[in-house]
Amino acid sequence: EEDGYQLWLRYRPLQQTGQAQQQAQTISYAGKASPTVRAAIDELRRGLQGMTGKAPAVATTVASGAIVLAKAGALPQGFSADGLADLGREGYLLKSASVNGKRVTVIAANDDIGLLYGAFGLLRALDTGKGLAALDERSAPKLQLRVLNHWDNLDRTVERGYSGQSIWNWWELPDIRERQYVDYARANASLGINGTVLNNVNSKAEILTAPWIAKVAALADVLRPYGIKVYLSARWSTPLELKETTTADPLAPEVAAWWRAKADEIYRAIPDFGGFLVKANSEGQPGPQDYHRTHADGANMLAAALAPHKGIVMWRAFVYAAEKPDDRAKQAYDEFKPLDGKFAPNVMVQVKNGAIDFQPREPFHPLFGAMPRTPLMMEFQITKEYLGFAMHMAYLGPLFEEVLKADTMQRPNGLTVAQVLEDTEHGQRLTGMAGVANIGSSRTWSGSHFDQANWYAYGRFAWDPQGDSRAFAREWATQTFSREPQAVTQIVDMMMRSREAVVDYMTPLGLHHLMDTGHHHGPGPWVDNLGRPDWNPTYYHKADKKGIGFDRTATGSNALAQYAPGVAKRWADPRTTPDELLLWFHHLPWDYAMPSGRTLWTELVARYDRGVAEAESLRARWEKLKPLVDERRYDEVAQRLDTQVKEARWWRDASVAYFQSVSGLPLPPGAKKPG
Ligand code: GCW
Repeated sequence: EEDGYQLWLRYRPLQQTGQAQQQAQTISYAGKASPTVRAAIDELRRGLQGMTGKAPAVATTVASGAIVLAKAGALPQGFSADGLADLGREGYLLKSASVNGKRVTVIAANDDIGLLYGAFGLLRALDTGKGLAALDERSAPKLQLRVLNHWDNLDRTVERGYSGQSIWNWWELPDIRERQYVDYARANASLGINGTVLNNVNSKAEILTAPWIAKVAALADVLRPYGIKVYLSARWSTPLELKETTTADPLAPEVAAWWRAKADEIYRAIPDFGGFLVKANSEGQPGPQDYHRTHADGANMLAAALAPHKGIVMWRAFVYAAEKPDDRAKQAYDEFKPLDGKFAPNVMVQVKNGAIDFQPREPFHPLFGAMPRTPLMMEFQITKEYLGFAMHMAYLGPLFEEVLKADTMQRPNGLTVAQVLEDTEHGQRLTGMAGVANIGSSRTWSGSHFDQANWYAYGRFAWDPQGDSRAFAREWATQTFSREPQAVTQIVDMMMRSREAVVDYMTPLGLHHLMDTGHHHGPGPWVDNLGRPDWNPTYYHKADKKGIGFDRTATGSNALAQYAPGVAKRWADPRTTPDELLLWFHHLPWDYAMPSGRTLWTELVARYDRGVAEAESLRARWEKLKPLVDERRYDEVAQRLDTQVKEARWWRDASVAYFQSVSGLPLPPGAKKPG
């Protein structure tokens, strides 16, 4: 039964099983197989068993029809692996070749982990219809750190998690190592994810105590063969809270000494521990500013403790505080831009996607391209806190792609966000991407079948930030749902339109943060009574009798000045601001004339209507797919699409009614009546 547990690693039978069997009779590896190489061989056997009906035997010699795993230096004689050295430790090459007159398929890499990634690459190629006969692929990750951030608490609740409890069964660790951890590792390795932060950024001091380090070490042991390092979120005030220091001032010698000793203790248990992720001085979390020190003072102190062990610090730039009355969208830039060049080399600044907060649409963060002397990491949110949880279909590939392709205009010839992350100008510096995980212990891992695609797309973009969201959707749908071209086309088309539908029925035309308080599910544009103004939706839309929108130009908060002049100039004028971002940057009268010829009010209502119509169309398209999808998954998705339609209407009706109550305007002719 298709319950979703297998993710995209289902390995269903191919049509031409005979041919594939011929080409995959044996798996050959000459050396002594490390745990990583064993994982590669096991995965190939599992995948080929599924797809061809026969698991190849394992051999140390090369026969015709072999899949040959080979590292540089031990390549089969006569096989030329041009450019292998350029692919680095994690890259791989897949090539069908003739070696001493024998037809073989070679997976070549510089290191064991490259062989594992290559094995997954070969299985993906086969699964998506490429065939082994003319295989010729090379691939290497463009970012060094490809990391998941779990917002998992130590009691197994998950902040903003919609997929059941945390998969980390802390109570039973370190003794019990569940099989699911291995499947987690396989799924991540299939995408090239090579790091995982196990606990919530709103972290607890206990995680750094000995019993918890032992639990973390057990997980590290399971994940290690799959090339995945573990990291922990560190609470700034840990030593103080554990009463082992008298302060948490980063410049106090006792504090630095405590962290050094703590790092030594962790590395004794986990020699390849990745390092710390830190949320400091944000949303009430403690941090170095409590001691009038900077983020750099804090990050560098931790970095010094980790450096002898080659660990790193990922310091989040997601900072804002109620005491700072300025536009929340400006605070990260204001605090971090002056620190450019002040961070130790093993520190990365992790910048959230969106200067507000993972909204269905935000302009790219102004820090990208603005801190050339600091390695910047992208933080995407895979879990859909603001996009209908796991109840709405919203494929995030296009959201990731839109941001990564955005031109920061920080160089005369352009500089996209993806290029900032890849940082090719500096070469040796750290590069990376983080994704807030949508993984839990639900049978589907991600709370719904289609939310698995967001994990998948995140991993693929972390490997290649210049990738293509439609291609990733095709790969995912083919491996997960069906190889039937008609089904794939339909499913991919649904996925590609789904995020824009959510934007339309929740926050069209650049509106943002209108979700109801606390849980962030469902509309709450009327909410204006929270203790903190920066949590009130009314603060973000500023609608009144005359107009709507947040003025971030020079006449308003001037957040625009944080962007490069080319961008700032384009977005300063509503006429040259794309519709999608209009009310993010401008406060405009209700009768403002839109490029469509409609007034702003009429356009706004039309967008809400369009969002609902798209949700309805997602459901109708799914109904047509019924004959092509297995019953269980058909039904589970159908229930969610019904809910999405209902909630899209709720969003539209509530939002339009509320804005009408403020503007006093009648429903435009042709607009859908509530109900
Ligand atoms: O998006 C907001 C969430 C918080 C989260 C915070 C953050 C982990 O509502 O739940 O806390 O961002 O990113 O730190």
